Amino acid sequence: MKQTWRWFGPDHIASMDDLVQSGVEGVVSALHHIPTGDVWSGEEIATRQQIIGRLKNGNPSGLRWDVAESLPVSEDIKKQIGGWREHIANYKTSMENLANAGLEVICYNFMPVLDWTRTDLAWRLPHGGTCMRFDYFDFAAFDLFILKRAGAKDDFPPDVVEEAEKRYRLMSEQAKDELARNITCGLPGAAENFSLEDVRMHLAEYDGISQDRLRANFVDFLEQVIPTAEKLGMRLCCHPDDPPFGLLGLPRIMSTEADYKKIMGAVDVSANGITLCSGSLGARADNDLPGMMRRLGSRVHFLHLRNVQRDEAGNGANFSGSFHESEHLDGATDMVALIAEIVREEASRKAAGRKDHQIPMRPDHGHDILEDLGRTGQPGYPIIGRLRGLAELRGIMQVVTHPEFGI
Ligand code: DNO
Repeated sequence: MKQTWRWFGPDHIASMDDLVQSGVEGVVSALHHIPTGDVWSGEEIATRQQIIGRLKNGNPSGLRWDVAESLPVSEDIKKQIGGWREHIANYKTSMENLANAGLEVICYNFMPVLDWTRTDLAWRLPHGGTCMRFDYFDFAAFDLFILKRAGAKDDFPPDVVEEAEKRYRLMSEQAKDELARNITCGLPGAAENFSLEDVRMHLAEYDGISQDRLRANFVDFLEQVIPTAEKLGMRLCCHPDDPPFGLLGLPRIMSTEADYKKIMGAVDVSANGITLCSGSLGARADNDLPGMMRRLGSRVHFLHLRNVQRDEAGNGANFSGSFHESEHLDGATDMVALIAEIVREEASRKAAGRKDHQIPMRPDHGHDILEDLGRTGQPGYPIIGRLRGLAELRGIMQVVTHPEFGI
């Protein structure tokens, strides 16, 4: 695996000097300042590469930009409205510009409206640090009583509606605002200017777009961009839905192994690959991460390694919907088994002479601990918590690949 680090750009809380000290081998970044749908120009890409390539004192950092995460897919493309054709043409131009700059891997997602969703961005853990949490009852309270979405009541079992109402009644006005702000953090451009009206407007645009329709639109997009990727020697990899189940009545089509198989089979070439995010997929008990790596591994072009702890479901049900982000080695996914599968996949690629036998991975999320607490950065991307996660994952990698004791 190539150990990489997600870096949000020059305003990010960590510098290249910090990254070098953490021991990472590559950088994952994106041109977040360019509006979705516009072209990433060769100049903008080169500027980002230069920044990544230098330490504060001007010496080379030894790091390069390995993965574009995300080259975002516009809402117009997902819905096939407005400027979607032009956005696809621009997407291909951005791919060409990235390829000319030496990048080969592009991560993106096809989630309508919300990229990722949590109800709490700083949930207090027993050790005093914090993590992100998704609480199904709080989410239902937002959907039913704050957003007041038409038809929301039909999407939750009666006991969830009842508990959500109880919680809503006990919430202060401040708690209601904070819940709404947390949930809409994953809305494009809405982190600062969010309004409930914006959310309703975004949701209304998906009225009449079923799962099948969204999947068909996704396949149309892939049929356009994957031949370009093949021509350029690039690998595209779709990130799963996070969380991997339906929210706010929106269609979701990348939540399970079966979903992935449909999309991979629709355009059945290696360039049409996946980002295996163990944290997103791990929020569902029926996603078997080591098994998915074993079965889909040849098309995994990027790895997000993190873990979640799912709440116990009451009343014998197998779905509670609630989870929090756990330590990297402690949670629903057996990280040792997953890493062993990744190492096997890399070995078989190497034996087959595949140039992409070293899969880029990044330690994803982690707990806010020590100096992370109180620092304002990107939610879910603490420096020390991620560094701790990387160190732990690196330990597993060492053992699994050890010539005497490894697999
Ligand atoms: C969350 C991230 C996602 C991911 C996008 C990829 O922390 O993993 O926001 O970057 O879904 O398009």
